[in-house]
Amino acid sequence: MKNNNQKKEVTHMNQERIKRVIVNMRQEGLSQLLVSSTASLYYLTGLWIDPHERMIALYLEDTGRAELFGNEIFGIQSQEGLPLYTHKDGENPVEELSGHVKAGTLGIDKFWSSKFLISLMELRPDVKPVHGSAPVDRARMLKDAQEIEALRRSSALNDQVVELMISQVKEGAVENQLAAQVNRLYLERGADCEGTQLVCFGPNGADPHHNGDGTVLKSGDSVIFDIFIPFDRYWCDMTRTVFYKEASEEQKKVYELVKQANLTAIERVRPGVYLSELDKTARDIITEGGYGPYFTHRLGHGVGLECHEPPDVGSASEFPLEPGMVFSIEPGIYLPGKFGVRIEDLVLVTETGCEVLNKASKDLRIVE
Ligand SMILES: [Mn+2]
Repeated sequence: MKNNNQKKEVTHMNQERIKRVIVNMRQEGLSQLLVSSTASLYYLTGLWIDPHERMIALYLEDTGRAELFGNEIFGIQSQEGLPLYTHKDGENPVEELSGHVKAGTLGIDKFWSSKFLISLMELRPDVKPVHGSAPVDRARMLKDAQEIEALRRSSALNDQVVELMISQVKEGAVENQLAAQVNRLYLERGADCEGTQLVCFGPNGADPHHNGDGTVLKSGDSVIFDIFIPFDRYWCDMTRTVFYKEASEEQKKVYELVKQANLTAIERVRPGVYLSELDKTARDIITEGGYGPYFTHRLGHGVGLECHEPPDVGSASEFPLEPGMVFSIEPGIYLPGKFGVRIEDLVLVTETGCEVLNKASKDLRIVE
């Protein structure tokens, strides 16, 4: 994936978000935290840094003290209220940082490399590292006004692209050529990068993650477009399924069942309902329709600065919806050797229910 890191962005500490993270830290019993994920660091500081194998870490104390540690090659400009400590290639990247953390429990987010973590543990045996993703993840789950605007805009652009793509379902269409076209349409609209786009014809659609290949469209194929990309860092992610020239009785039945599961789960969305209930609502409909074993994945996932982020919308997700959450509702039925159907929308939880960010039609469509 080609990422546009040259984009000029305002970088500053977002004090509102920091405050929310600190509240969450206290609830988790954490007085200090290391944040290293690219998206989480951006969320808090406005700095987008892909460190690859090098080290970056934001140290945050529940007093509000924040310090940033990173390789000088990142070219980070220092910010007000955020002292910067750099290291060079060839130096131990953890050494400076290890002198700043306090003894005792230290929360560390989930993807900080074990080479840094183990080095820190060797340098500071008095520090007890624990899983520390929750305070930032829980803040990021509840989108603020600026993020909601970005997500609405991103999904509105996705609605345009999916309609243009459905108009390309015609004689001679090839999966990977359509996938390339999705990327072109995204870039024309200002997408941050290109991505892997899922375009699946007929039996290929029975694999939920089939990646467009040289398959040529045939009459009677189901056509799945599961397309996603970030615009100004915020992702869209939508799936529509249409049929080419004709649809069998089974295809129509399966389509209507998936659509019913999608619509009924969306109707259930409001604050206080458990995420697991949404999954169950959709799954019960598909099971009652006789296709339970063919709905093989969770109902959905959170979306924001990452295409897949908390919350998980699945059977084990025992926590309640809150206004500001944005996630996908994407039931599907996958019949090996035959076809697949998936219908996916992003929804925003509001005070009274939800706003569906995708507006593209979900009517059964048989296109020529
Ligand atoms: Mn999705």
